[in-house]
Amino acid sequence: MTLTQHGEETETAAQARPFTPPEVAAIRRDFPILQTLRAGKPLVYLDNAATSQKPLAVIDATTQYYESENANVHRGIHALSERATEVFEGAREDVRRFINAGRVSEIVFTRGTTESINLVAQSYGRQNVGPGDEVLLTTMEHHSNIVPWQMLCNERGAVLRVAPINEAGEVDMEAFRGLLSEKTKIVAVTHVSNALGTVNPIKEMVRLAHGVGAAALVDGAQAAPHMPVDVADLDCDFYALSAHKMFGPTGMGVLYGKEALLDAMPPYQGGGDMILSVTFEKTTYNKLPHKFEAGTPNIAGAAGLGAAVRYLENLDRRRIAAYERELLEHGAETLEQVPGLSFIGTAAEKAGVISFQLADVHPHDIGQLLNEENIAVRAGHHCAQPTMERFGVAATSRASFAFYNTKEEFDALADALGKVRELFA
Ligand code: 7TS
Repeated sequence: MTLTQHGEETETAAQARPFTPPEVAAIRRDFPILQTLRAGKPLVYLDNAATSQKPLAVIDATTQYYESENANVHRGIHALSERATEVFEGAREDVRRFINAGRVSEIVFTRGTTESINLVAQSYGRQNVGPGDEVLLTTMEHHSNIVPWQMLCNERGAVLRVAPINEAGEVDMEAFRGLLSEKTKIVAVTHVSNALGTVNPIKEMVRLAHGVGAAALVDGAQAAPHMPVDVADLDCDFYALSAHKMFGPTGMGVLYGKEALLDAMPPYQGGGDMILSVTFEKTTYNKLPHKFEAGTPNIAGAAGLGAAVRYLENLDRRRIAAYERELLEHGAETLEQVPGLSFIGTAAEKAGVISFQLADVHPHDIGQLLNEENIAVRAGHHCAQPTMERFGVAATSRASFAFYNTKEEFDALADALGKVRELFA
């Protein structure tokens, strides 16, 4: 673990070597979709914040599960069920190690970040937030980290508070501090913004939340693919992530929670696997983490997530962060040369995302024209409408990258944007 919560480097991270071009070329060969052409043009995939591509290791782990390991988990005594359970629980240990959690009982499998946050809002939130209490967010949250809290506050008569962000897209920390009080029960903040790329000073924000006795949830959907994550160091109470954004399968996610908190929380959903015994009079619940995993889980998803985690560990996340820092610098320098282009989100600490506007060309037109060059970017509000509102825009174009992207792809993007600009001038 070598990046601090603010993306600042400790000595080791500063020394982590970025990938060399031959190394990136080798990495790209792990991703079958990156070898595809459309109308003779190579795929330039710059929509990684929406979902990342999958390496063969992940595809193979999923296939292998269905081909030779498929059975339900935690139920049968037959060999296949035991094997499926090993795969499923092995992935839990992979995730525990990946985020440096203390125990596997603290790793709850969900459908994704969205479900992880809803679980905390509906379970911890309903239990701990009452009339007049407050939940504190920031302006830059994804709708997944807004709407569940809004639903909770509406139901409980609580108040949603929002820490503003500055022109660069950084949280105004003085305002954040000022909004914390003994009324604050939950602070829910994104680690990395999907719309702006801002890396938040999460460790400090968690510390401040704890200072007023609030629980701290971190939305890690956009951090896990880009940098080492250490929940012990962050000391957060909850950490949410999605497998599909970190090179694993869709429909699979994680909620990390501190054991004492998870233990005291009521179940989120009822059903099979989350119980110890059921009568019509009374049900007793299973131990952690199974108490929060009602029904047959996404076993193939867990197999794929475990493979994704091992793939990332093998690449070395410090080197991923070092290489992506180079990519971000090169991308920003190159795109800046495009006449009429302006950035939305210029935080000092950024990861993975370059959001921009091109004169008054609509982002959807930009996206469509880039698509003709087989360049995939996202155009829209990125499920972060309050962030768009903060910058007075309805939408941006967003190039979001991963460790398999190259400087040449940013050059191709800049060239194509130059042509778009000429077309509309
Ligand atoms: N939180 C953040 C910061 C996100 O970027 C996203 C998805 C989510 C939560 C929700 O994750 P899910 O896997 O549960 O859907 N972000 C995006 C995006 O930027 N473009 O498409 C989805």
